Amino acid sequence: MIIALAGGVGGARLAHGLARALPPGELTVVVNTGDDFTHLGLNICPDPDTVMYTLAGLADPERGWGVEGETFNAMEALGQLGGENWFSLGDRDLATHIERTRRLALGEPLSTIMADFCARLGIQHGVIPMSDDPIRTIVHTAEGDLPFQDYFVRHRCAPAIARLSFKGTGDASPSPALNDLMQSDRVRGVVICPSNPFLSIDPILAVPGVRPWLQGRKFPCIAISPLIGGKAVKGPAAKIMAELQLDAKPRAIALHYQGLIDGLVIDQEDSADAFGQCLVTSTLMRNMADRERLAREALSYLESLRIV
Ligand code: FO1
Repeated sequence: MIIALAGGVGGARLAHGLARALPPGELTVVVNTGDDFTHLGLNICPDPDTVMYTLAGLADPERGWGVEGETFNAMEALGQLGGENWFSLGDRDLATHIERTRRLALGEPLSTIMADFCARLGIQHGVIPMSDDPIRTIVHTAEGDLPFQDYFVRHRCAPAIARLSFKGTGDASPSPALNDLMQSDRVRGVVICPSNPFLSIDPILAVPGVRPWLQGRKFPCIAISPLIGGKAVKGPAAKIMAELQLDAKPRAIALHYQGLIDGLVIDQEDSADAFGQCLVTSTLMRNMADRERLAREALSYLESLRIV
């Protein structure tokens, strides 16, 4: 079993490549739920949905989130009525939130709802939330503490980040499937996807037990840098690194994951900054072929670092 840790669009795209490169049953994608929130009375799970739509081949190729060919009639109508429409929920996407909210309200855990949605959309690999318990990313900025989607969408990542915290981790457990994997000897390796390390991967690492499990690993673990030439392909990774007084370079990513990874995949544009244990390749994923090629290269690299 290969485990991918993912969140956001870059993470979902590599997870898609891994899903194409590995046979069904040999990949589990553990997804960040720190971005989840309740909005318009609905339970919204942006990263799990982005991974689900991407693996199902339904994701919008430009935005990366939501459904391709989506319409936003409900949002338009909501706006006319003076309702909150700063967070765009597409008409088809709304079905996901409505059905998930109904089932959560009946007491069903997020894990089983996600497993069922994924199966219905024809996904043959495991896609599991990091936890079934609510964990919420809080962005601490000079302008105050912001819930994640307020920072990300409402304020377009403009406020400078001082630090991040993950509310709820004290009372949270890993999701049952993640717990089983952490106890099992079936794990052949872990791939940390080119997701934002601070916003998308750190919440997963903050789930009780996950960081110690990786620190004590008997399998190799690699990360793919989300940076290309000192910039993020999408999203605020480089901006956040500057705010945290970090150099937007591969070494800072490797330091961030110190003790957790055995190697880092970096883009050829950053080859001058390569160091120690690095695989240099093209990490830009423009199309399906790129996703699959990068996934296969990452898997070979992971295999080459096997420590048991
Ligand atoms: N991102 C935006 O920038 N604007 C939106 O209106 C927006 C709506 C949205 C709806 C459903 C969904 O699953 C994702 C959505 N996203 C939107 C993306 C989301 O904010 C981010 O992808 C993640 O939370 C960061 O990884």
